[in-house]
Amino acid sequence: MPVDTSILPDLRQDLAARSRELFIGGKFQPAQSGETFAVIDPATGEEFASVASGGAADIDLAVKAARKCFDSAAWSGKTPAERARALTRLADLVEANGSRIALTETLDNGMPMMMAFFGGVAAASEQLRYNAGWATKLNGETFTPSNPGEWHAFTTREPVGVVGAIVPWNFPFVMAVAKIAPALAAGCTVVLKPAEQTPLSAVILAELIAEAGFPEGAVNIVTGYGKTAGAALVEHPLVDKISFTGSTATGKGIVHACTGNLKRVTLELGGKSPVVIFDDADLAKAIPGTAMGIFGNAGQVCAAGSRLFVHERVRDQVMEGLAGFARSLKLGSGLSPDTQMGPLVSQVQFDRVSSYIDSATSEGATAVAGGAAAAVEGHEGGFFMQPTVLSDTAPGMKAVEEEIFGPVLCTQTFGDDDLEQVAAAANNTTFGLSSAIWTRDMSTGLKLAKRIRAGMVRINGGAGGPDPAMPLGGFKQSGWGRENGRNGIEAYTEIKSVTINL
Ligand code: TXE
Repeated sequence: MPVDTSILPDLRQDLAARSRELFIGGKFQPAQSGETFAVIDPATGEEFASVASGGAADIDLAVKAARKCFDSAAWSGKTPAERARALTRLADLVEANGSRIALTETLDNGMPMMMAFFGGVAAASEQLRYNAGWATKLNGETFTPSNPGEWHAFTTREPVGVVGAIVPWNFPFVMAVAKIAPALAAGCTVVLKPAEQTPLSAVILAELIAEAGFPEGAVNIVTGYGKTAGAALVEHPLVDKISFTGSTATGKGIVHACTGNLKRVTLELGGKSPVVIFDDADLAKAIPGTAMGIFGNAGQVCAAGSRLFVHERVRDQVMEGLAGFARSLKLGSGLSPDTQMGPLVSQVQFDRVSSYIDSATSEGATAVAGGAAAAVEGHEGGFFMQPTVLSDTAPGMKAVEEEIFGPVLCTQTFGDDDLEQVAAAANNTTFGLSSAIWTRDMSTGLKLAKRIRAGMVRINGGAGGPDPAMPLGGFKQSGWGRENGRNGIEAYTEIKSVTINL
């Protein structure tokens, strides 16, 4: 067991003892207003910690610290190899503090602690090591200009500058690291705003950044609300780029707010990802793969496979299998080692998911599994929702059109239609983030993969975490740009063309 739970009593005591502070210019400090806000354990509904409530004044200080660090070249002027070493040091510290980070994430978000460890700590460390490797490989190209005469022409890649990183609450630690790591590798400086529901693992990240010895102001972390701290960061004229992960609605608002100084913007937004199960699929893999693709982290996953299209010949078997899987999942506190699905992150999210289920059933859908709050003994105040499989859902229903971000699978069937009709049904969404295809016929699989308008396609693979080397992002209203891989780090750079008349 990689998580040492013996530290839990001390961790709880420490979290209760003092409010966490902002990290600005290399120093921890309270919010200028002196305000704090409560952090709620979603498994109990009770407050267990508090953090500084950063506002516009704190964001201003943080952005100026990041600007000063960038403009003085204290970070960007380091050699790529030095930047790589610093990121590797941070990865070592993340690993050394793995239990503390994972348990804090579970208390804060509710996810099972093994998911917090493998999907959070281990994934974050991989992000740091992967991006450390890129620091020394961000090169330009040479060109042969068409101008008459003798020329030498080349491009360089330079850091974009001060990055405002805004992250959500579903995988707080790894998302924060997945923005900071490429930004720092490219030579940028960062102001990070974690989600107000889950600020605590970012504070640990701040401590580790301080310990790893980055220059003052290279990374600043301001906990606070979206509408105050987040909005101030997005509007700040000294920020060069916003990297945002969150809802499509907030993403659209951010695009508008960034027009002031034409900040660069990358957006990783919501999804309503299709899963297509053909009648020749290996159902022993497709059923659990599909189930964990929507019930993993209680469905609070941007790439969750939330719309199932199943061939009518295998429909009954698949629906029975999914319903059985849903009923067998062990719900509970993420701190119990046998928990497979934790609570939703907040009362707000619980109410939101409930309202989608209610609207679907009132429009004619049937819950073949779940469909209501789950009772978990000893956790009566927690935000637990039963894993839910809805049959008889159809386009036009709110639950089919909109991102629910909960453990709710909408299902439809298809017959021996041609591939074009299945592709059209899968593409009948404003989103285009991810997709899954289950078939033994690779020709069918690849033909459909070509037709699906989504940034990611997985054939015959269940739910799995993102690979730091593979581009992640969406078509349509699922976002702008890609994270991870070469595209991900290049999004933190500007290209400069240099042309010399010899
Ligand atoms: O998201 P928001 P919310 C979807 C999911 C979920 C819904 C609502 O469907 O049910 O969004 O969640 C910050 N300026 N996703 O309300 O508002 C906010 O503080 C600047 C999918 O929590 O997008 C937080 O740090 N920042 C998604 C972050 O934005 C602002 C993950 C996300 O919050 C801001 C999360 C503003 N005006 C939710 N308003 C995914 N793609 O994985 C808020 N924020």
